[in-house]
Amino acid sequence: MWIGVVTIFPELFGAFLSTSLIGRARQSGRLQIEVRDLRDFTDDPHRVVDDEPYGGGGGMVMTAPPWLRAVRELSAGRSPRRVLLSPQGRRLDDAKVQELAAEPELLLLCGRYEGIDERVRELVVDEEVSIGDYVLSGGELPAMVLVEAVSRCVPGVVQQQSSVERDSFRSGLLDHPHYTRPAVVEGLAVPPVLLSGDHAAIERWREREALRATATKRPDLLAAAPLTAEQRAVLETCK
Ligand code: 4FV
Repeated sequence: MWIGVVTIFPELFGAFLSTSLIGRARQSGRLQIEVRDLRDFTDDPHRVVDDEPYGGGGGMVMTAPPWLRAVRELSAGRSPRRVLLSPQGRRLDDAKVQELAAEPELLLLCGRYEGIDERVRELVVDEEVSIGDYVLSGGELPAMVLVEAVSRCVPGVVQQQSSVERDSFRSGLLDHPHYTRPAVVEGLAVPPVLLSGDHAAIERWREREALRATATKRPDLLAAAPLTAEQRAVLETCK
């Protein structure tokens, strides 16, 4: 998978791109991530990328020409899905992550200031994605969130692919509780079933606890979750 990123702060991506899962995926060649500085696409001697808003009002707006040049030059010989990270976008969720992970190429546009000139959206943006209903200072962190989430769907990036399939939300449910050594923590013991070696019983316990966690922490998910009749029966006993 190829992912291009356009930003005025490429240095923000340094450690993120060379650490852990993403770092290994790039070394293995499963992921090519190209971060480019928007200022490299200005022909302004001072590499200016923002200007005052037409109609007045506070703040600055990112001017269109550098974005148009950047997106078109980075799309040469490619046809990436061009995604602008912005609060106006469709909310990023597991379904959107899987949809974007199915694309061979993504180009992520990271805005700053009050936003980007609207003509950029009209001319070179396929879709907008938001990571949540709050305003950040830039699209860089949302881009990193999207890259991390999508990368986990790329075959071979996560060693335990099964763990990705079992991830929260993939099943429509939250994850079950996890325990590890020591067996007792300040008087709190591990649920005995997890020490029983009875894998069928352990699987039943984990499904029940995933249903309980979802019912208590995210009841909104239950409505959309593809639950079996048996799971619905178990759910009744959890309430
Ligand atoms: C954002 C979000 C976000 C808005 C103005 C960058 C900022 C500034 N992006 N999900 N929430 N972007 O707040 O994606 O240009």
